[in-house]
Parts: sequence; C-alpha cells; structure tokens
Amino acid sequence: MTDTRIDAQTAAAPVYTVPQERKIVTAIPGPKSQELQARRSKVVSSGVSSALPVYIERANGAILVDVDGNQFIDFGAGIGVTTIGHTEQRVVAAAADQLQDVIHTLFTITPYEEYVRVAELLAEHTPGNWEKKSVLVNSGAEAVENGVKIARKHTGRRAVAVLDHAYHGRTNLTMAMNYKAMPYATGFGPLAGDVYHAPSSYPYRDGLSGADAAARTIGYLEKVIGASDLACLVVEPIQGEGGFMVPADGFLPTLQTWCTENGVVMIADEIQSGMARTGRYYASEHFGWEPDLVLSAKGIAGGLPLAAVTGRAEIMDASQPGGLGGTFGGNPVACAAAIAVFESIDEHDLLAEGRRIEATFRAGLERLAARYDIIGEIRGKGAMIAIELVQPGTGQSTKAPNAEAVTAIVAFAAQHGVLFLSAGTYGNVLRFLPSLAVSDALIEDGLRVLDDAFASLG
Ligand code: PLZ
Repeated sequence: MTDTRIDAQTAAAPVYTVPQERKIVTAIPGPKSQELQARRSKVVSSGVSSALPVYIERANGAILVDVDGNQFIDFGAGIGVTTIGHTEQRVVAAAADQLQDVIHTLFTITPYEEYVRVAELLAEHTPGNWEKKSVLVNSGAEAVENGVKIARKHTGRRAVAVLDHAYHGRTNLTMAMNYKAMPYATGFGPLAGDVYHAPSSYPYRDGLSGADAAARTIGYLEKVIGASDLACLVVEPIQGEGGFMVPADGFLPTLQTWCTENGVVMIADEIQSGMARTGRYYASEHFGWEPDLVLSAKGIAGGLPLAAVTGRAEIMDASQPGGLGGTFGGNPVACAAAIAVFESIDEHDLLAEGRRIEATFRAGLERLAARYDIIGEIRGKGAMIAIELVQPGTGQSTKAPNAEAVTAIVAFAAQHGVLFLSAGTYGNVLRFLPSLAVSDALIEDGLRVLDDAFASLG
C-alpha cells in the first residue's frame, strides 16, 4: 500500500491521515501517558515542564493523537509552529526527499542550494522593498541573539532596548530581554547587561493612543539610555507570551521613524507572529511597519527547527566573515521543509485561511463575551487570537486579572479533548494559535467546549 502521507503531496485539497475530530476514550492523562510520565520524571530534568502531559504518538492537520488513542483539537500548534498543519503533506515529502540526498554538510564548509533558496524567499516575503540578506540559525532565541549581534556591529553601539511584556527566549542574552523574571530568569543570573525595558503599547490596560504610547516609549529611550548608545530596539509586533497585545495604531511606525532618525536598528521579533500566522506573511504589515531586521522561526519550517534573521543588506553585511553561523544553522532538511512551507502558503492561499479563522473565532468569542462578563477583551489577528479574563462582576471596569479562570478553563478543555494555551504577564490570557488547517467545524466544536468551560466556573 502506498503511503498517503507522501503520495498526496500533489493533491489540490489537503488529505488528512487522521480524522479531523476530537475523541476522548480514557481519563486524561490516560494510563499509557501516566506510565510515560513516571519514566520521564526519573530521567528528564524537572526544569522542563509540560502543560498537558499526554504523550503524542501522531499528529495531522489540526489534531493530536495520544498514546492512549485520545484525539485533541490542537489550538496551540506547538506554540505557533505547525502553522500550516501537523505533518503537512508537502513538508513531509520535501523533508523525506532531502533526507535521501543530503542531511548535513555545514553551510560554512560546503554550501547547498536550499539555504540560498530560503534566503531568497525570506527576502521576497518580509516587509520592505529593499535589498535584503539573511542568516539562518536553529531557534528563535538564536535569531534574537544574532539580530542583536548584527545591530551592535553595524552601529558600534552597546545598548539593547525591549518593551514591557516581551518574551524573546531562554538563552543567556534573551532571558535578560524578557519581561517576566519567573520562570525565565529567576536564579539563572547574572543577566546580560545593557538591556533596557521600555514601556509598550497595551491599549486595554494603558488606554493610550499609538502616538501617546510611542511618545512615552521614546521618552524612556532618550532619557534612560540616550539614542547615541542604543544599538537596537527589539519589538514583537503582536506580543506572544505577554498576552497577544495588539499595539495601538501608529505606535510601531512612529518608533521606526524615531529609530531611523537616530541610527537605531529596529528589529521585529516575528518569531510567534510571522509566517502567515496573522493573515499576512508578517504581522508588521498590519501596522504599516517596515522593520530594519525581521526575525522568523517557529512556523517557518512546518515543525522542523529553523530560524532566520533577515533585513537590510547593509546591516546584515556588518559582520566580518565567520562572525555568524553555527553547526546546524540552516540544516538542509529544515531548509527543504521551509521551501515547502512557503510554497504551500502561496499555493493554498493560506493567508486567506488566517482571515477565515479570525472571523469564525471572533464571532464565537463575541457571543461568549455577551454572556460571560469575565471576558474583558478579545484581541489578535488571523490565527493569533486571545481573550483576557478579569474578575467576575467587574466586567470591563476594574480589569483585575483572573488567572484562576484561565487555569480552570484550560484544565476543563483538556479533559474534553481541546488543547488551549494560556499566556499573559498576569497569566489571565487564553490564547488560540490553531494551525491554518483547522476547519470552521473544529473551531465551532472547540468554542462549544469553551462555552461549557465558562459555564462550569459557576
Ligand atoms: N521570541 C516572540 O514567542 C518562543 C516559548 C515557548 P525559541 N515562544 C515560545 C517556551 O515556553 O519555551 C519565542 C517567541 C518570541 C522568541 C522566542 C524564542 O524562540 O525557538 O523558543 O528559542
């Protein structure tokens, strides 16, 4: 029998190898997952946690299948990684082919075409109509690290600025760039120096217009750092772990103008928001922002590890030869998968799928918000949507964070075969990051479970 996972790559419509439906057949976690959890606790560091300890055996489209045969609707996509769907046919086929040809040579020793092709595709699809170059690395945090290195080399300056509520990674530099100390930095210091946390735009809580929020941020940068010492300002166009904050209109382009006027490199961390996640290739486009450098990771290679720094050629060329790279950066199999991701987005018009998903989610969430006043705000773009929960009876007024409700809803949904993720500086945001393969029927099914979860809060 032929393997449909590979042969189906040329089919016009996606072919799913797992029925796209939820199904719960055991207690959650089931007995096999519990056995694995016991084995894991002996050999895997307890510093590595798992939000839902069901062990996944198979994943396809928008569905996760665990070792006990339970099927979950996946509204997390591995935190925004399997954006075009789990085990997407074209990605699987491209990676399988590449495995037969070349698995590794190391681009800095003997190069290969796939790396060059990914850089071409990034130059074409990132915002800004100018000459661009890229470096490929392994992870989001490594992309952030390289973006900062390149900006420092280009400007000859030392300071790095980030925004409140940011998340940029878990490496030594990036843990200093996160807003939350716990769990990312607590006890892991000393932290990297010369990292400054400037005020962000969080319209739901600060009520500021884009112009006023930008003026506040710029005031901080000028007073606390001084433009002449600032190498770069690193910003997530829609903040991810922080809680899907959509900045007020004008905030990002105003900051970019100030950066340009002051010789500061402005870097878009599009690691969570990029690669067709929000109904555009890059979320920056929603705000009319054309960043100097753009960081891609997560969704870029359909689940294989790959990340990139892409940007203005004159900035990207600041490094001396040999200053950028790494053993696995731009691995041929990951690059082949990334090429397939770009092709799949274009061929199946997945940007439109992001807009469809937003419309379905928003309509459903608005219905829920009319009935449950603890939904303080619905926000986000495309397949990057969230609700922020506040204390009961207070509605939109006091906005006291309600993390307990998020925890309870996530737990309830998991028991019913739906994987939701939490987020937010205050832990009170429920975020939806489905793959673009999720059907309206699955979204509606997930929303029904969400409704039951709200009702169960009493
Ligand atoms: N920048 C905007 O979202 C990764 C973290 C999951 P890496 N976010 C998910 C977890 O708990 O580790 C992320 C991000 C933004 C950078 C990163 C870091 O990307 O690939 O995890 O290093």
